[in-house]
Formats: sequence, structure tokens, C-alpha cells
Amino acid sequence: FKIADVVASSGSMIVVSNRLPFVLEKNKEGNLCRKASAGGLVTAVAPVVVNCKGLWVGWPGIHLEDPNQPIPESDPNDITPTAGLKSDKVVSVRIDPQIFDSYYNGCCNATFWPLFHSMPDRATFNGEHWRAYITANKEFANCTLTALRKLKNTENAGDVPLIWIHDYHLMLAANWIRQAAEDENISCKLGFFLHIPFPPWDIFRLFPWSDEILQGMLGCDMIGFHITDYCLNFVDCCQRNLGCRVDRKNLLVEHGGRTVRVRPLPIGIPFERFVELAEKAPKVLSTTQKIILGVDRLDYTKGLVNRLLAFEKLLEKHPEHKENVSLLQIAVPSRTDVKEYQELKEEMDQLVGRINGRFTTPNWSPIRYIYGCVSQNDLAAFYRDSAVGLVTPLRDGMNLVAKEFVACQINTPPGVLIVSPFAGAGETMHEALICNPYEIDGAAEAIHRALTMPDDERILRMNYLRRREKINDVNYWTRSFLAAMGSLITQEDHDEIG
Ligand code: ADQ
Repeated sequence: FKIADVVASSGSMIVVSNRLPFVLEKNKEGNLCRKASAGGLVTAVAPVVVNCKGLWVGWPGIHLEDPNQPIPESDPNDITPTAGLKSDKVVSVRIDPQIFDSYYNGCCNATFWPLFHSMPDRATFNGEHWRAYITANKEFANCTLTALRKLKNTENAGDVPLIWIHDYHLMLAANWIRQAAEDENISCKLGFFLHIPFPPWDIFRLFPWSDEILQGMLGCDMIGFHITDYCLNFVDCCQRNLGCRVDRKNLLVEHGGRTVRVRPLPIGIPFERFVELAEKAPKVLSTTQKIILGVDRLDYTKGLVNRLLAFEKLLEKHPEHKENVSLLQIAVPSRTDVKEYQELKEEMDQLVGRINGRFTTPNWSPIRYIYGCVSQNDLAAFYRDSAVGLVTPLRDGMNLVAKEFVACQINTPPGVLIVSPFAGAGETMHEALICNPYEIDGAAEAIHRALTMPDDERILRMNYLRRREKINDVNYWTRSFLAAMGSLITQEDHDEIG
């Protein structure tokens, strides 16, 4: 088949994620309405769900008082990919607010997030949070089973539906879905994708209920991670925790009489959309200085403190950059009700103040710090007009900012990407400058090298980076997932069926 022609999943599809692809809000009149999400994942997956008349199971972003309250249809002016997702294709999961808090803020964000990013000292281990995680996952599994039964009784009845579960919030659901579906004689294929790293065994086993996590995930037929390292970590944990027979070369795990496939499926971005944005976006930076750009959620995994220290070191060691470069750091507020995130914000505010206080002259400030969201247009203009893209997480599943920066480099000469080896993107974007964010001197030197890189080297590196991301875009990722599940259908097949 021609991979570019693939349009849909061969059967119907149920996507399960913590959040629905839109959130519900109350408007001024007190009526519920949808607010679209613009993330790459939604852009890529929503059209496939719409095309194959599939369903999306997730939490709607607010705790609805009336459990029977219907989901509103999309606004007629909505042009986002989720607009085609009719309300009867959306299954909204309702969870008791207290349980939800322990599940989401507790187990997901205070335990799995730091642990899976190999930062065990930041992780809390709490039995109540774990029990809430089990309860929430059961609820997601029950809602998915309801959706599955619904599909069985519709026009798609002959299909083997594909259930695609996303991320660390839902690592237990697959096994329960599989068991209940088998009991009721409903066929389905189960796939899982983890958007964050899967840690090495020595870290993973710190979680007191780690066996249950593996058993939950092994309910799937196929499990996808961004890169091979995470796949190998997972396979290793299955062998050492559960004693499974494994095949490291072919990434297979035997469990409960079944063979589960494990696959590296590095996520991409909607490349052409970012190119278009970069072509159209008006200039927002009016400056003669070269801009070094950082764009991140304000999260301790993103290495923001180390980045500011590296920039300070650059100005110390290479004073010729003073008044000629500025660091533009955009930090998106994230998990603002969690203490650690509030402390990080404090630390950033102080550090920015200290460095600016130290170096600012009447005509120049070294750091411009935006704490907030920016529009997609402005984001594309920032990416396009920066000389250096600085992506230096301490640990990151993939990192889409690195890819979006590259897509927007349409000017000649282009900018230079610096990326941490501890991000999935560092594994795949070989022509970027690689910099270890833990070593401040080395990171400062990497920035200096980027700022002084000859044009022909910039062009060569960026050409290769752009070519790879253009081919391996987010649609390619979705198709690769469907292919790995054996659920791929080409344009030709589609026409025949149609
Ligand atoms: P995140 O940790 O959220 O994702 P990342 O991959 O960098 O991290 O994605 C952030 C997204 O937010 C980007 O698409 C970016 O454009 C957007 N964004 C950032 N700042 C913004 C701003 N100020 N205004 C508007 N938009 C902004 C998790 C994992 C990653 C993995 C992704 C996808 O942690 O490692 O790459 O999922 O699998």
C-alpha cells in the first residue's frame, strides 16, 4: 500500500484518554459548551475517529452535577478536527471529585510523573492515591466496555474494534477491558501508547504496586513507546518483576498465554500546519538582538533552572554576547495547584530577577520571561524568528517543541536547534547540537557554538532535521500505530468499501 493514502482504521475505533479532545465549560448563560483543544495528538487522532465512526472516552474537564447531562454538540463555527465528533460519539467519564483529585493530582502527577521521569525523590507513594487510581481506571474501563457494547449493536457489528488507550493515567484499564470483553464474547484489539518515558527497572520497582501496572498494560495486544530505550526498559521490567519470557530483539513479552508486542513509535507534529503558520504569522519580535528561545510547560522535568544558569554562564564566559542576544523564555502555567510547581515558579521568578539585575543595561535586558500561553500564530513567529531553539529537559518522553521549532525554520539562514540527550527528541534529531543540561559550563558552550555557527553548517543541519520531521509527521505516527495494530486501511481499500 501507499502509506500516504491511508485514511482510516480498518475497523471501528475507541480512543480512551484521561481528557476528552475538548473540555466542557459553562458559558455566560450557564449552558455547557465545548472548548476545543489544539494539541497535535487531537489533530491527528480525531479525524481517524470521525472517519471510522469511532468513539472517544474521556473526562470532560469538569465535574458534572447531573450524571445524565448530555454532551453539547460542537459550535457551528468550530473548524477544529473535533468538530466532526458528534456528541453520541463521545463517552464522558464521571468520577467522584475527591477520588479524581487523589487519582489525578495524587497518583498520576505526584507519583507516576516524577517516577517515570527518573526523579524518584520527588515522587510520593500513597496507598489512598493508588486505590483512587484503581477506582478511576475501573471507571474508564467500564465506560469503554459500554462503548464497545454499543459498537457491537450498530452497523459496524462485524468489525473487530480497536481500542487505543493513552498514557500513564490509564495503565490498568486494558486488562479489565480484555477480561470483561472475553467473558461477554466481544472481540476487540487493545493498544496502548505511553507519552512519557518508561523508566529503567531500578526506578520502576520503587513503585510498591509495580507488578499491577505491568499486568494492566500487558492486557494489550501492542504497547507503543516513543523510543527503543523505553521499550527495552518495559521488556526488562516484565522479565524481572513478573518473570515473563521475553524476546529483546523482536520486543515481545509472553504473558498469560499471549504474546504482547512492544514497539517504538516516535510521535511527530502536524508539520505542514506549522509551516503554514510560520509563512503567514506577522512578525512579533522587533529587536536587533539574536533571540535564544525556550518554550515549555512550567515543569521541573523541563530543566528551566539549569537553562537560565547556562545562559548566565554564557554571558560570564563570552561577554561579547552582551547586548547582542536575549533569552526569550515562554513558560506555560501547569498544575498550578501543586506545591512543587508553585515553588518552581517562585524559583524562576527569583532567578530571572537576579540574572536581569546583574546584567541589564539601559538599552538591554538579557532575559524576557513570559509566564502564560501564547497564540499559535505568535508561537510560530517566535519559532521562525529565533536564532537558537533551546530544548534542554532533564528528562522528556519526546518533546514536541523541538519539532515545531524545526518546522518553522523557513528563513535563510535558519536557526540552530539545541536538544538534551535526555529527551526522546535527542535520540532521533541527530543533526541538532546535543547538550547535557546538568553540566552548566558545557551547556553554555553549546549555546555559544550555536550563536557562532557558520551559515552553511546551519543550513545543512536544518535541512536534514526538517526533512525527517516532514516525513515522520503526526499522521505518519497515527498510521504507524494502526499498522502496528494490524488495523490499517488504504485510500484504495476505502474507495472499494465506500
Ligand atoms: P508535554 O510534556 O506537554 O507533552 P511537549 O511535547 O513539549 O510537552 O508539548 C508541549 C506542547 O505545548 C507543544 O505542542 C507546544 O506547542 C505547546 N505549548 C508550549 N508552550 C505553549 C504556549 N506558551 N502557548 C501555547 N502552546 C504552548 C507530553 C510529554 C512529551 C511528549 C508529548 C507528546 O511530556 O515528552 O512529546 O506528551 O507525546
